[in-house]
Amino acid sequence: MASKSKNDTKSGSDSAVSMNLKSYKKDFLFSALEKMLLIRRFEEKSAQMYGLRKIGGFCHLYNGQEAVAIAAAMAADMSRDYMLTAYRDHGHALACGMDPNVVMAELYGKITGCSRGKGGSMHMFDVEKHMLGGNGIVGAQIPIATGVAFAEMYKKKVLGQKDAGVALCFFGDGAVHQGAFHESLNLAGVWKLPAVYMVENNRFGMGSAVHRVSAVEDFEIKAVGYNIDGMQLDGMSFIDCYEGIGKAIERARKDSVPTLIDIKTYRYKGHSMSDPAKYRTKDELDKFKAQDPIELLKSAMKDAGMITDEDYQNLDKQIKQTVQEAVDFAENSDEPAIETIYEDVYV
Ligand SMILES: Cc1ncc(C[n+]2csc(CCOP(=O)(O)OP(=O)(O)O)c2C)c(N)n1
Repeated sequence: MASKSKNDTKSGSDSAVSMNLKSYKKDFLFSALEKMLLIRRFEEKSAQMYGLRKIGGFCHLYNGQEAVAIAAAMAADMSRDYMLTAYRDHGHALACGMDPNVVMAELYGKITGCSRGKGGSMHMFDVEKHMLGGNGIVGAQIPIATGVAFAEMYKKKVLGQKDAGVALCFFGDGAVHQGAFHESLNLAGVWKLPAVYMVENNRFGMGSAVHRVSAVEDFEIKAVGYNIDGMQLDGMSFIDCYEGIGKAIERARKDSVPTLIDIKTYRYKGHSMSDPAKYRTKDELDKFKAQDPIELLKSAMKDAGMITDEDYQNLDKQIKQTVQEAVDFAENSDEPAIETIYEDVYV
């Protein structure tokens, strides 16, 4: 293990990303595109249904950040690895393979949702898919993921199980300043836990720009303090995320060591549905949209002769249909019965 943070820095999202697809098969990239587009269309529909008051409560969208969750899920082995995240969790739920019908029903507060409609947007969960939850408390998932990583380390080193996994922990730049982050990373460093800690650095914690509340803007440097590896990735590039996160997962699996990754990304929507995002300029938003992760992968695939505009349009049509079916499923599902209100509080 490195005694200081290794900064495997890539371009960062201030410069245009170019992707080398040479070593990738078309089917693999098409699948990545499909999964990212599912999240994008799902989130657009969620916003629309929220506007129509079909969805209530808090709702935080993942538009712009799709490459991160999908690259992680595709680099991982989700039959043995685990994902834990914050409240911006619809994308991670879909990335883990949760059924869009079930995720939409949860947003609608219907009994067919993954938490029987009682969790809502911030509490997607599916133990079979190894999605161990969204969390509404900023940073809460970091110690939980550390516990999961401890359990996996114990299974491997003490019980000798060969199929132990890795904990994939996602959180925002705002969570880095929580004590829970530092306590967890310290223990992960001391105990050498198989965990990948990913800061989805979308530049804002609610309306606060990172530079206004953080002494540093590149968070991989904090790995130094815990004697673990650090890495920076471009969250607008699926390939950069896939390769970097894949490397971190591999060393967690083989050598049981944690990694802290700062992933430069951007959220297109406000913090939540009630945020008009007046704290940033249209120019800034446009600059990031010009590096849209889905558009970038699509155009790189087009340049490589792997996809045509027609293929993409067909894919998009099919995905919109899937999302519409999820809405229909949620619409046609029942609400939980009032007498079950005290059930499922603790499991
Ligand atoms: C412990 C705690 N403090 C404050 C809040 C209120 N809060 C909700 S989201 C948020 C900002 C977090 O930003 P970040 O971690 O960067 O995630 P992002 O929303 O950018 O994905 C805050 C302060 C909370 N939910 N939990």
